[in-house]
Order: sequence, then C-alpha cells, then structure tokens
Amino acid sequence: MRLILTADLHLGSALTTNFNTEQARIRSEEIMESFEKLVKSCVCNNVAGMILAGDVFDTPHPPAVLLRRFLTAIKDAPRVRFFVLPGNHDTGVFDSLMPSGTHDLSAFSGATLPANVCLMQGGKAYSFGRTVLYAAQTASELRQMTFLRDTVNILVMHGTVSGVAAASSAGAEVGIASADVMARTSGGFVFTDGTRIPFSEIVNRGLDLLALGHIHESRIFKLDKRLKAAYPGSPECRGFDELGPKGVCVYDTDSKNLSFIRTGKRTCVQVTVNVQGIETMPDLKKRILLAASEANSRDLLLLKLVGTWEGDANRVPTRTETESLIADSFYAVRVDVSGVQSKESPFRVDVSGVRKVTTVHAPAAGRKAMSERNSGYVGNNLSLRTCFKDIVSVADLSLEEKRAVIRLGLAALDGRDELAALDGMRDFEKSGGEETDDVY
Ligand SMILES: [Mn+2]
Repeated sequence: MRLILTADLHLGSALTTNFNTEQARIRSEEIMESFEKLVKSCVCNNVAGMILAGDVFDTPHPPAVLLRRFLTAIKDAPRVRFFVLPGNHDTGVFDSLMPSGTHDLSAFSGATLPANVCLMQGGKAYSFGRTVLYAAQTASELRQMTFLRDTVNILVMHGTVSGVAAASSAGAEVGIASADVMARTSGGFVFTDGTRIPFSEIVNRGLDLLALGHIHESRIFKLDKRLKAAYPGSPECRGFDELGPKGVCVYDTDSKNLSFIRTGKRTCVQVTVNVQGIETMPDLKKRILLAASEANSRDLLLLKLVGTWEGDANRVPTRTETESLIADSFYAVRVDVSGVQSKESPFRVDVSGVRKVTTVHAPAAGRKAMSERNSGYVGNNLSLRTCFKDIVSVADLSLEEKRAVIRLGLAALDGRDELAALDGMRDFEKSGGEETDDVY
C-alpha cells in the first residue's frame, strides 16, 4: 500500500512577514486548497493513508473555518486513514475535538474528530495492515520502544536532525534526487522538547522509515540498510526563506520505495545577478529576467544584486526601485542590493588582473559572453548551468523565448520533465511503484 507523508502546513499562519496583505490572503487560501486537492488525489490514486508529522496548524487555536475545511476534506475521504502527530505549533488542536476535550466545541460547530483520523500519541504504536506506525515525542519514549522484525515499521517524529545539514544542502540544490546517505554514527535527532537521541540509537533496530516534520525543506536520507528518513517539508512555499521544490513524499510499504513529488503551486527561486556592465534600468531588468529564467510568474524571486554599477553613480538601483522593476514578472519579489557598489566607491577593488580560466567547450558566442562576464569579477560560478544560460543569453531569440529555452534546459539538467512538473498532481499518478532507490 502507498502512504503520503506531509507536515508543516502551518494552516492559519499570517504569512505577512513575507507577503503583503493580498498576497498573504491568496497564499493562505492556496495552502488550504493544496491540502484539499492532495486528499482528493489520495482517493483517486487509491492511497491507503496519510501521515501528518506535525504543525498542520500554526497555532493551538486556529480559525474555526480552517479547522472545519481540514476536517471536511478528511471526512470526504473515508477510505483514507490519516495519522496525525501534533507538532510544537498545533499541540492541543485535535485534543479539543476528542469527546473528552476540554475546549469549547461550539466554536467548531460541534465538529468532532472523523473516524478515519488516528491522533497519534508519543510512545504509542498503531497497526495498519502489515505496517505499524509508532509515534515518539521525547527521546525517552523512543528509547523504550521495540520494533518487530517482520512488520513494516514507521516512526513518526517532529523535530530537527543534527549532523546532516551540510550534506543535505547540496541535495537541496538539485531537488531531492541527490539526497544523502548518512554516516550512521554521526548526528542525531532533537525533539522539540529539547531531548535528543543519537542516530546510533535509532539505526539497526528494525525501523523502515522515519516520517519527520519540523524542517520546512524537503530532505530524504538513508540511515542504515533498511532505514530511510524523510522530511517532506512544507507542501507549499510559505515565503522567501523556503527555497527549493515543495511537495510531499510517497512511501510504498511493499516495495519500500520512498519518493518525493512536487505539489507546490509556487516555488521560491534564489538568484544572484552581477550588475557589471549595466548602465540603465531596462538593461538591468533584462539581465535579471534572464538570470531568473527558472522562475515564472507564479513564483517568488529572491534576488541578490552584486558587482559594480557602471551607470550614473546617483542612480545606483535601490531595493524598492529594483523590486518594482520586476514586480509584474513574479508573484512576489525580494531584492538585496547591499552587494552593489557604485563606480566612484572608494572601496572599489581592482580585479582587472583576475580572470577565471575555463575549459568548457561552448559555441563561440557563448564563450565570448562568458569571457565578457568573467573578465571583471572574481568568484563567478562557471557551472554547466551558468554556461548554458550564457550561451542562450546571446542567442538570436526574444527575451521570452530565451527564458523558455533556459527553463526547459535547466529542468532537463536537473532530470525533471518541466512539462510534467507544471502539474505536480500528474507526477503523483506516475510515482506509483517506480523504483528510485538508486538515487540515494
Ligand atoms: Mn514545528
């Protein structure tokens, strides 16, 4: 059977740190809709259950309308089982729906916990066919657990991992495909109550899967021959601090296959643009749009401008100016201009003698563009992605065509089918039974 892993929806959060009021309202609605759509596709795709590993709601007392929509979506999928572990944000939300709840149920129009919801408690185990789901909320609960060898054992926890951050960030850059394999002796898990347990006490105990919540970025890693771990992350991007692909994980308890599927409607794309050689705002806009080809009008753009502004020193682009310059091209924009210096700056560093040598075989036009770009500054990232963008940037195409070519090309470099990625739900249907173990 197949299970969906999700966490950290934070339904009901204000989102106003990153968005204006209107953007926040739309994004809130989209996050709620995204969950409803996910539940519907569980029904359509015959998914047996969904694990929600904490922080479904942002506060212990979420708006009644959101709680009602959440419960309605679940009630309308009676054949799907929902395993819900409270996180540090939503402790108590579901307790109030239990018959013995201490909260006033009238606020939720007499809502009760639907029969297909299993509210998980730390230290307890729940069997589901040949699979057993365990919940741990403290290190001592986990230490006291024993796992049967011949069942599929899934442990649901909410907290952070230590010792995997450095390895994971590389994986995050290219999506989930290059997720890391952990050295089993390093690192550990930190529960949100502060108690911690080293991985050495988690591995080789017969566990098959850690279904984790609390970290908003998607991560998949392997802890021993049998044990995989997954942070599905927030299924939808909630701001400029949430970069990378957004979605949910699918776990097949028969094949033990664990995969990530994109469901997020919007992605936050981070781009650094060097302003060297640019003197006007229209030219700046062109360079930004080319560099940000991966992002489309639905996405969030986190832009950092660097380098020396060669135009009028009194007209060095400001943050607000740059943000409004490209505001129409993306859902939301945040620009950092602190890395831009004007030509007259007394702190200007002369790097004319520095030239990065490249042996990349690119067409002449691309090489020329690269050499122009690299001649003036240090530390340029000469990745295949950069070279590709450079070559396309000098091609005889319109700006829109260039952006489309770059988007498709970069998706191909990532091994993604961009056309399919446009609709995460289609990926979802394709994900069944496909063996992707070799990517870990
Ligand atoms: Mn949390």
